[in-house]
Amino acid sequence: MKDIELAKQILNNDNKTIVIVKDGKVIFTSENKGIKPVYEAFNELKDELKGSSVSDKVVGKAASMIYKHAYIKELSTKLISQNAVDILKNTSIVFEYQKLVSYIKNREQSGMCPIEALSLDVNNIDELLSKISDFLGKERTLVLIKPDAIERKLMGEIISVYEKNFNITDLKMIKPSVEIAEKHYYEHRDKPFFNELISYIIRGNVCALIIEGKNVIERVRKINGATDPKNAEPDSIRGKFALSKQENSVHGSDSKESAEREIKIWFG
Ligand code: RTP
Ligand code: MG
Repeated sequence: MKDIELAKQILNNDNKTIVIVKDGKVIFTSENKGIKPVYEAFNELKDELKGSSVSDKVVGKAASMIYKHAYIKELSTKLISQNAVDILKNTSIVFEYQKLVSYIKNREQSGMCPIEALSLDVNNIDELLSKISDFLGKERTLVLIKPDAIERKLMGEIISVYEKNFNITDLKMIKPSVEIAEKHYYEHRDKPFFNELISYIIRGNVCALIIEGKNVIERVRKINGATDPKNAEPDSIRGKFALSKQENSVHGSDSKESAEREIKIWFG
């Protein structure tokens, strides 16, 4: 039996998420759904993995294997087409994978792996590369429309400012728990205004949005305006609508790391 067939058979019969076979011998299996432990195990098995065949239920793992161990001979994954697998196998995209590895490693936490989505409907390497480049050039940010704005029925007007300038990719209305509010504003836990800030954020509904675009983090913060409306540009959202330094109508993430952390908090 070919290595790849044996790997597929074991993957199907046992409760595994990844099986690697070389010269008729099983050299690695995992039941773990997360990418990180597998990725770390592969670092230790580097030499052994060369020339092996892999059957995989999670293409995020496949992507990390290809990134780190481009000499894996055959690859079969359960979630994407053979065409996409063939594209993923091409080592010329290793460089792009390096940039994507943090997303792949965080797959479990963030609940998504861009490789999965990007590789599903491509027909060749060039298309995949251009999609990956678009993805890497894009940023995501988390916006909150805070209770003071919702209470004054300004939600629609504020959303339309973002909608005109960016792509809104997700949106939800939520009355935050203390836990969510404290997680979100964790960096301010030692500030004198922390307790007041939490009471304000949980006092009513908040509208959470994920917004995408080039340099969206910086651009959203500019459109939001300075924290204190006294210092905000008059045509910024805070300049127009904020009531005070605390009740300042909107929030926008301040970095890529904050954006990913906050998106996880509000959208799971
Ligand atoms: P945000 O995080 O909400 O986008 O606002 P920001 O970056 O402009 O300001 P930041 O310093 O992160 O403060 C977070 C939120 O805490 C409230 N705040 N109150 N009473 C005060 O002195 C004070 N300072 C900040 C505001 O609601 C601010 O947006
Ligand atoms: Mg902030």
